[in-house]
Amino acid sequence: MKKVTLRMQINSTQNPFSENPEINEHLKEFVLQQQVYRAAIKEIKTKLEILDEEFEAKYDHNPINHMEYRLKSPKSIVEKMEKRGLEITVDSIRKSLTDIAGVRVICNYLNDINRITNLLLRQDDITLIRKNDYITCPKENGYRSLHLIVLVPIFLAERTESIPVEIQIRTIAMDFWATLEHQLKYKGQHEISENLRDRLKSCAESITHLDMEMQTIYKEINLKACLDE
Ligand code: 0O2
Repeated sequence: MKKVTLRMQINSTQNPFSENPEINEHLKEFVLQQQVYRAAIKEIKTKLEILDEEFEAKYDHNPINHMEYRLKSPKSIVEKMEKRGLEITVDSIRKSLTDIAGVRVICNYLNDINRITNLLLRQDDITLIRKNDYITCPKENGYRSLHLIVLVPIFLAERTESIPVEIQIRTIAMDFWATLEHQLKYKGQHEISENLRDRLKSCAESITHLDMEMQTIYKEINLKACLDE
């Protein structure tokens, strides 16, 4: 997920998205309707900030290290729709894609991931529609992260819309691996060799141990601080 500013997305309405004029018209119309997705990102971001601040006030600990967010670019939308063999119309994009609005939450420690997930999903206006736990079951290449697709209501002047948001929740260490792996995958013109795949997977395993050890150290330091008080 690239860090794309919302302003860049708005400005892209002036540029052609596709070689096909018909697709281009649909995409232009879709971009004009993207306001609800921007609003959904804001809602989720604010909810998470509030939870993080409350946790800090109560327990002197911030579960969230930082957040990133992005709207899927028209180019990525076209690629995904074409890959799935779907027609590219505003309706079909809105019905088929659940990752147009994306929020990435980078947590400090492993336990923070479940903490933040449970607190968010407990909220009455949030509906979970999919959960992919690549932490309990990492992907074959070693990728680890918790993915949620949630629906959040957006209250507009004349109607309320339920908008899907993809939330990826991971530790700093998982994010480090995923970011570099993503860059490496797209850097080379050729398929990554088996040897490199194995080495990347081994890095992912080292990172898993690192996360567990950091969590243990954090717990031990906290326990000692409690006993010293
Ligand atoms: P972008 O630009 O990163 O958003 P979906 O089509 O999304 O409904 P999918 O592809 O099975 O179904 O979803 P999944 O597996 O939950 O993955 C969605 C996103 O997770 C990807 O978005 C990546 O951001 C991230 N991701 C998944 N697998 C990997 C991986 O092996 N390595 C890295 N670095 N990231 C991964 P997109 O669609 O690729 O684009």
